[in-house]
This record gives sequence, C-alpha cells and structure tokens, in this order.
Amino acid sequence: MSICFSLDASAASITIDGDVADWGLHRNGNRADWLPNPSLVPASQYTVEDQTGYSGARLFPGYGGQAYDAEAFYIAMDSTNLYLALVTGLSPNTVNDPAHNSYGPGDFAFDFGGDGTFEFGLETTGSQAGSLYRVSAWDYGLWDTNGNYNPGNPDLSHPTSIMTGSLVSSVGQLIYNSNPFKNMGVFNNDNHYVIEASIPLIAFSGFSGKFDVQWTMNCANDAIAVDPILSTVPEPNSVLLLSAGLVGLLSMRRNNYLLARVLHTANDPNGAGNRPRTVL
Ligand SMILES: [Ca+2]
Ligand SMILES: [Ca+2]
Ligand SMILES: [Ca+2]
Ligand SMILES: [Ca+2]
Repeated sequence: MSICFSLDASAASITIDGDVADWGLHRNGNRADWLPNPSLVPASQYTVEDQTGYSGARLFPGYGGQAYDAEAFYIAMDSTNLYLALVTGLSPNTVNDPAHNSYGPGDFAFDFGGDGTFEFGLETTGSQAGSLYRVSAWDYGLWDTNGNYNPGNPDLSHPTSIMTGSLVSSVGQLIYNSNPFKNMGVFNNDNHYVIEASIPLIAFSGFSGKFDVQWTMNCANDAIAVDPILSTVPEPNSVLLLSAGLVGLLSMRRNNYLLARVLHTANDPNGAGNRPRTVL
C-alpha cells in the first residue's frame, strides 16, 4: 500500500466557482499574486509561466501573446478529491477555426507513470465539461518536438483535446470562467480567465502513484504542466474506505461505458474541438 499523498483537510475549503481567491491567489498587480497558499498547494504542485504581448509575441513553441498564454497551473488534494486551478489568457469563448488561425481550449491530460502516455482526460468545454475520460486517442497541436511549425508531425508530449475515450466519471465539477479579470501579476492590464475543477480520486481507480497533468489549447502554442512530487493518487482500496457512497454512483456510470456518444459537434457553443469526436 502506498499512501503518500498530501492529506490536507484545508483543500476541502476550495469551492469550484471560477474564483481562485480560495487558493490563496491575489489581484494586487505584483509578482506575489501568483503564489498560492503553501499549506494548500506545496511548491511541487504548481507552475507559473506568465508572459504578455500582442499576437506576434512568442509563447514557445507557438505565438499568440496574452490571448494564448497558459499562465499558471495549481493542484491541491484532500482525502477524496483532486483539485485543479488554471489561469490563462485564453477565453473559453475562443472559437476553434483553424482556417482563420483561431484555436479553442484543450482538455486536461493526465499521464500516470511518467511514460508519456496520457491515460485520462478531463473535458473543459461543452455539455460534458467536468467529465473524466479514459482516453484512447488525443488530438495534437501544430508544433513538432523541435518547436517548428509542423502540423503533420506534432509533438505527442502535448496532447490538446480528447478525441476518443470512454467515460469514467461525470461527477466532477468544472467551471471555465468567461468573465475576465485584470491586475493579477505585473502585467496588470492583461485579461485572465480561470478553469477550476474537482475530480473524485476514486475516478482514477486502477491508477495510483505519481502522475503529471498538463493543459494547452488546440494549437498547442503554449502548454503548461504540473509534475507533483509529494502528491500521489492513493490506491483505490484506500479511497474506497473514505468514499463508499461515491462508489455506488460510479459503478452505475461504468455500466454505461459502451454507450457511444459524440462530443463537440459543430453545435458546441464553445467552439472547441469542432471536429466530431466519438466517445465509445
Ligand atoms: Ca474557487
Ligand atoms: Ca505561458
Ligand atoms: Ca500572461
Ligand atoms: Ca502514462
């Protein structure tokens, strides 16, 4: 049994409302705004990569400036849930229209075992936002492993949106705040948006130990990852003891695994991932 995740009851104080004040983050117009409450988010559980600039500003590997900036990513955990908070310059209303050089939001991608395969995806847009999938195929971005524009040979280490997968859990919560705010960090006139989510740990049943999680947009112009060192997802049996009530609910969901669904049709109001995606 390997339970070595950071059990912190204060994580339960996180409310999934699209506001990151409960993570200890601020809007004072200085660099310290990006530093979370350390009892909630230890140093190994967040990444800050804030930059600014207009559309020509390079984010590496792609361009797009603030409108495509993946700025900061935070992870917290308590005995039953994993919590994610992402701050970005990418509006949830960004249309996904590659013919006009516009790319919508991607999904959260989880790699267990650090082997470069991303087993789980958390949907960020559309009617299934907040649903966790066991992913069988991802979409990828426009850039190759050398950072060159090469859509035919994209860097597989930066998956963008879930293409196919099976539904694991739809009981998580996710809010992608469409109301931008300013004055976070030193670039105090830039607009920021938040994706805040919670996932029950039991949804990762069968996968325990160290994991990485990352997010980017459908062009993968700027990706951001957190590679937690101290926090690992507990083995399922230990979680079962803590959340017996949830188990019945999830097993009901699993009975629906084989129901085919289509995600993100052209009617997707958020416009992300406009290519039809079949979920088996
Ligand atoms: Ca919140
Ligand atoms: Ca960035
Ligand atoms: Ca920024
Ligand atoms: Ca993996």
